[in-house]
Amino acid sequence: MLKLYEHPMSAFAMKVKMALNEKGLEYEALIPAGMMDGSAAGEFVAASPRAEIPALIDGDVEVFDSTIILEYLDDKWPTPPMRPASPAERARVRMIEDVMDTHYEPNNWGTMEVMRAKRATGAQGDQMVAYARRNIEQLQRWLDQQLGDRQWFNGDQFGWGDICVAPVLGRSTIGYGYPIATPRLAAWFERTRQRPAVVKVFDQLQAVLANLPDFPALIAAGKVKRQYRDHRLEWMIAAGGLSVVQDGIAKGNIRFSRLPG
Ligand SMILES: N[C@@H](CCC(=O)N[C@@H](CS)C(=O)NCC(=O)O)C(=O)O
Repeated sequence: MLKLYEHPMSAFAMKVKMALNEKGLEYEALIPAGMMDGSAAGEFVAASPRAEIPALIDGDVEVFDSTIILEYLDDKWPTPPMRPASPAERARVRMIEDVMDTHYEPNNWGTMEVMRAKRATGAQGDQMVAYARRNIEQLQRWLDQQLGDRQWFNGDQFGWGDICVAPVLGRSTIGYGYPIATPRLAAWFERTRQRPAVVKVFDQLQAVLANLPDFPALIAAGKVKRQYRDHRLEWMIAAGGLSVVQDGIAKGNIRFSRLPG
């Protein structure tokens, strides 16, 4: 059976689970040990040398990175296809995916770092959450334009475009209660969250959100060292959290990318 290393809160893992569910593929979902403090090892790191989720194991084949996994799934199990048919439509949904992964997702990540992990509090924390809210509203207005009169981001059929938007928008809506900026986007989200493939994934997200650990205590005890990298690190600085980064380096409770090898 397929094995998926994942975490129910990860939008990148949610994308892959939605595709697997839509295709009716069975898989074993595993949360890798050592994700919280960067000490992951073994089969997971062999499959995902940056120690990032998601990672898919299909017999001898190991694939990391959500986009590459989605491509692999569509190549190996083309029915139902997640990619739209034409090159132009494929490019269109891949561009939406890129914006979700690089611009939208860091706002969810940063909200978590402030609201739940309490990396910043008081006026600084408020300013950072307000920054996330503004960005999310702007990006949702952009998404509304991308959707236009289509039924799905993918076109006539649910697919790649939708499974790349749903996890990220779902996390900010279900996870943090950020309102959806336009009625058209809200209606799309309602249609999407009724699909069995999506229901399963959001149920898992909600179960984890309802039982979050005491992050500030775990950080203080050295058991959580979040990875600060790429767009998330930029978000932290642009939102007004440079001192969070400096403090995290000084106290050793953040880390950067893990290099393969
Ligand atoms: N480009 C990757 C990004 C994956 C990613 O950022 N995963 C995060 C979780 S949401 C992760 O595993 N971070 C490593 C860590 O927290 O140690 C993808 O699309 O799969």
